[in-house]
Amino acid sequence: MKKKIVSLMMCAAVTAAFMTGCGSSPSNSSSADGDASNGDAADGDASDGDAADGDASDGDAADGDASDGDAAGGSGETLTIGFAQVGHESDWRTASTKSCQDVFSADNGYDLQFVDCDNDPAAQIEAIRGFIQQAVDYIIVDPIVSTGWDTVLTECEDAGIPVIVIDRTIDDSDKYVSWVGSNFKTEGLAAGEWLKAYTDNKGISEVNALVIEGSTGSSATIGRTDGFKEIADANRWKILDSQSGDFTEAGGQEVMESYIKSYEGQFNVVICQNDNEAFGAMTAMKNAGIEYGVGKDVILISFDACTAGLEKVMSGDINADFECNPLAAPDVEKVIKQIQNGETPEKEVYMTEHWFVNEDVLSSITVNGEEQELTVVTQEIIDAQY
Ligand code: GYE
Repeated sequence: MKKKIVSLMMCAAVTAAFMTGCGSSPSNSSSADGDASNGDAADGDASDGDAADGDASDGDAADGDASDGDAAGGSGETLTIGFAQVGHESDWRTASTKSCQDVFSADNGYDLQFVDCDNDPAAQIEAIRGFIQQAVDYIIVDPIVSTGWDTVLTECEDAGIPVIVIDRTIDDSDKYVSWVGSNFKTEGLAAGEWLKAYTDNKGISEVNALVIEGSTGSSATIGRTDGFKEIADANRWKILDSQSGDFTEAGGQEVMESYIKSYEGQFNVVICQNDNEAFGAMTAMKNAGIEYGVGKDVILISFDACTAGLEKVMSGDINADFECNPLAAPDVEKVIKQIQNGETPEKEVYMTEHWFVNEDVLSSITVNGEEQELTVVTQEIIDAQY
């Protein structure tokens, strides 16, 4: 309880800092300061028993208040929303797209212009320019890469179109009204802290790790890589290699196959920066006769914790999965409604997340100096997950 209060107070302080202009973009660098929002992303909320009930985000997903087909609050106006999505590379992405399509539906009073940018940063900038030409009311963007944004965001500003950033961060411009997403560095730190506590618990004295990174240049990759590396360095673990699998299953398999050729017999931990890469890595290890998962030779760690990922945690193939919540759209809708009502939305909105494990051997870990609960996966949790 106390922890929660402190975290809320710190959050208010961070918000105040943004309002007085002390903060700029919600870059991962802020997380290195142990900022309050880190803790918030995965704070004690799990202890409230809301592990997978989706309450952080389901509240408005398809809720009543926009379902009258009038997103603009009584004027009967339909709001046109342009959404420049990253692509379709993963289960997480599918859930993110669905969340936006569910919330910004015609029934809810929206005309959603959806562009799948297929992981191409130039195509994403072009999609946004297309939205400006169409004179949409709002633009939502999940930035494929974290830099190169100021020019096009200035164009949006000049056109008077508010931009809402979701998921990945923009690190070289603050010309957007709000960002809704996760603290990726905290996720990486949590994975490292869990591995430290777990190997201590199991009496494993050496860590020789292979990292399969996500897409290069994305803030999700940068944050998860930096966070894990910080704990690895502090414990003098060996990171044998760290290469991109582009957040895809095929990419994860390909990188793991090449790792097996180079490092067979030398590694005891594999960290995949999303579930789909972990599935690919599992195929590669299975084909090579390498045993992974709970009680096996190789500890397998993943991020995202979508339904299929959690199934693999429950079956013991993945030891621990660090959640990244893709259901941002309800919070984005709140931001839009605030703007419609002439209010100023918060610059940063953090999603609620949980750290999922297979074994009931550790109840919590300390991340950024804050105790955070570990959740053992059950069928009920899987059934409620996206
Ligand atoms: O982890 C991965 C997806 O940006 C957080 O992108 C997101 C990442 C997610 O493709 O599965």
